[in-house]
Amino acid sequence: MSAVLSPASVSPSATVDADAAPQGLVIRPVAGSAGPLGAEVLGLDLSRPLGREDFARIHRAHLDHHVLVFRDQRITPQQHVDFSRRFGPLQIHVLKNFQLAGHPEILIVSNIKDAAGQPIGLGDAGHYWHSDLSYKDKPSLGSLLHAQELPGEGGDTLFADQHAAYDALPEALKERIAPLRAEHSYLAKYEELRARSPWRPKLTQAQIAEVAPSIHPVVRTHPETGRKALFVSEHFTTRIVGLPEDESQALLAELFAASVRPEFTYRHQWQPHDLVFWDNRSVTHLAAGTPDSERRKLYRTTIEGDLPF
Ligand SMILES: O=C(O)CCC(=O)C(=O)O
Ligand SMILES: [Fe+2]
Repeated sequence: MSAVLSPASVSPSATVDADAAPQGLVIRPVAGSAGPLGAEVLGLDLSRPLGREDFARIHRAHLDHHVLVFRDQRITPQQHVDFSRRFGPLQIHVLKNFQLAGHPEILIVSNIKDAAGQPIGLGDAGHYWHSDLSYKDKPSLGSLLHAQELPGEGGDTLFADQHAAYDALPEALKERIAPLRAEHSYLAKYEELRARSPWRPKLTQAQIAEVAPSIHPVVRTHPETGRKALFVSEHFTTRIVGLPEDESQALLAELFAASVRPEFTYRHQWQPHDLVFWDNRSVTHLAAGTPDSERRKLYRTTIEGDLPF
């Protein structure tokens, strides 16, 4: 498995079927989003071969809209993994007990418990605003979440445009944060989440070592578009390097508030078989929550990105 997952063995376009004819897909902005955030992809079947031309359009739309909603995808976990791998090597989540059997690249996000009362997936994923795996040296490029079972009510996912959030900051604040770096830690909220969700496992020393904190710029430059984005979040960002604790907390609180202004967010209401692909370099996201009485299950892949700069 490790050979398949190592970056050197994966070329983003390795599995593109160059000869496949264009499928006639349509890309249009989602309803209910101000600005460029969010586009629907219609008329595309990801269980069929995807040609270079369609792949290039999808790639471009992902950079322009940051969140793509592929409607009605009847794909297998393997097809989900294969499509995700076209964008880069996949990252394996530290909580191995929520991997889909036979597919370590897929994390089960679910509030469902099995017959023995054990959770089948990470039930409280996305409880706080975050960018996936921002605590890694190489945070995620993007994640793809595929709906398997949806609740009758609740279960929305919110996305916030971090380019728009950065652009709207007062100039003085932009100048102040330009040179700053911040620490991101998987452990920041872990015990708090464990207190609320006791099924969360106690991490082993090996798991703790796997999620050692990372330091990243507070403002990152998107490696493909060159655009600046705020790169801090309430879930994982713990402190601004080099600032006294009180100043660091005050500045982070100000940036967290600026990063999730409603006018920069898109609320995704899931439809059956949606596959949603967001850019973790451009957006933060939040699970709005599902009532305990409702069942919800999605499969997630996570693509490795670059060292932020
Ligand atoms: O369940 C959701 O709506 C999002 C959960 C989340 O943060 C993720 O899957 O990365
Ligand atoms: Fe997430």
